[in-house]
Amino acid sequence: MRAHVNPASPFARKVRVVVRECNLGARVQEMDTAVSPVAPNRELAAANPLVKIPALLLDDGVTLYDSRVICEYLDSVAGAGLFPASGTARWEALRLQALCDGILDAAVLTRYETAARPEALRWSEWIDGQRAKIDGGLDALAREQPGWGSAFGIGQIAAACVLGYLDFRFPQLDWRSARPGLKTWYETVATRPSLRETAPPA
Ligand SMILES: N[C@@H](CCC(=O)N[C@@H](CS)C(=O)NCC(=O)O)C(=O)O
Repeated sequence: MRAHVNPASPFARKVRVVVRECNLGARVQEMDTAVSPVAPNRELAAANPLVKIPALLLDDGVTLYDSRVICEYLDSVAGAGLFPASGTARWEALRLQALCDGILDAAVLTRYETAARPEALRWSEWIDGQRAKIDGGLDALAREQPGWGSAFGIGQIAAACVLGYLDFRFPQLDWRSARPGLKTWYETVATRPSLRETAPPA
């Protein structure tokens, strides 16, 4: 299998963490793939019509996207149990993943708005709206984190990717001060090899 990823993408990081948590490193080749919403990557477009990473090319020619589908596929291949099979635990894990992906959507869109869009075209109310989603999402994570115990499934993987991305692209956001429990949780999980090996570039 070959995966379109890059070290800066938090959605690709979810997949890269799952590869490692599932011990699938020998079976998934990671291909560093540049993306830009205004300069579509043609090779990637052939694999994913949305021209986004991550995308996973299977050996039989099928391509999977997005990160949610790829992560669950890899978990099913490995039988690692990162996605609960059924019942309340499954819906809770999928909802937590959706919450984290929503925070990431807001953060990645803000990054494009502030780093890629010409200054004269920026819309500060829109940026404020995305910031409110990030803050609300982080508050929800802080409320829920005490219930996670030592679990490290897809929801917690996504949460770690959120916090790592905020540190990487928005260090001024200071998500820790008002959320000490989340801070302590992140300090602990960040020592896992899967997270250390996939940390965004300094
Ligand atoms: N819902 C998607 C989001 C993927 C995504 O937004 N990826 C970004 C990089 S972090 C991307 O490829 N952006 C390129 C673009 O928007 O054209 C997933 O979970 O994989």
